[in-house]
Amino acid sequence: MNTNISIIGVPMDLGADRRGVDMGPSAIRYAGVKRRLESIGYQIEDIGDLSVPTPESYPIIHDNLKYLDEIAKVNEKLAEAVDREMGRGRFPLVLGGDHSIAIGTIAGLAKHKKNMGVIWFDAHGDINTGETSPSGNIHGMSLAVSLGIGHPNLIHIYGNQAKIKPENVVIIGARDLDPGERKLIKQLGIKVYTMHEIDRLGMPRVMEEALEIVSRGTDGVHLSLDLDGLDPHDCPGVGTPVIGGISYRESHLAMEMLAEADILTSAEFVEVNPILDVQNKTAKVAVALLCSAFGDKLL
Ligand code: 6HN
Ligand code: MN
Ligand code: MN
Ligand code: MN
Repeated sequence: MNTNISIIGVPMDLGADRRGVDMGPSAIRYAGVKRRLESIGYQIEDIGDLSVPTPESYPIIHDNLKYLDEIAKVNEKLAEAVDREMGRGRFPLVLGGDHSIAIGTIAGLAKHKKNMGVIWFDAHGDINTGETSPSGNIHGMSLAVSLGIGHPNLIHIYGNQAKIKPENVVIIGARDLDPGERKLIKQLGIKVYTMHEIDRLGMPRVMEEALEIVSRGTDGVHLSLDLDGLDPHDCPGVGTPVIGGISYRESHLAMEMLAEADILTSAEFVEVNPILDVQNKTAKVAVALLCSAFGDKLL
């Protein structure tokens, strides 16, 4: 594992309906991300937060793609930052912010990784388009955009069209997929481990299979972890909670297996919403999972 990590904060809340997720990077820092990673041997450089416009200052122009232009601009800047940190030989660790920031993270990574594996840990598929989305919120579209499907202003961010391939993507923890998302997932043949598979096969088997898929013939693996993938009991501070999620223990096991495989080249932790949280619990879980993903073990 690359021991030089660059933290990039993205206080983005334009892609989600519930305000407060813009405070996510701050809450994760407060939960001790830098100190904890340093204590297990990493060298951390926190490059600070990108600037994100306030929703009150901009009108919603497209109801089916809310804050399209503003989100595109921030993601362009994020892609640049990720590209730069990768170019410096560092591991980009992006803190959100709503999940629309995956568009910029992945676009930046794609400059360095032409055949990247992606683990999308989430209650949702985030594979809507402006046409299929029930909300018009772009955080529910970021996986589709990264696959080259969606509004031209989004898919052309920092390079042309598809940044990743469907056969290199696995979704883990899904339990709330919209009709259009189900259709697209089937059409593209994306491997999804819903809660049904996690219950049935158990997390060890799910992770063994998932790790095999994302590492087969790929040149790196990105972890896009939406805290709402976990059960709301463990992570109440998220904007779109769905009951019946991945447990705290199961998620730790998943991160530990990922660390053992030693394939991770970048990560983002998103959707932490301190306003909805209970004593910063969700940010603390984010930091704990992060440490597991970076190889922290008790013995
Ligand atoms: N997230 N599928 C719903 C939508 O509005 O498209 C929810 C999306 C949630 C997105 O949690 O990152
Ligand atoms: Mn804001
Ligand atoms: Mn998500
Ligand atoms: Mn989600």
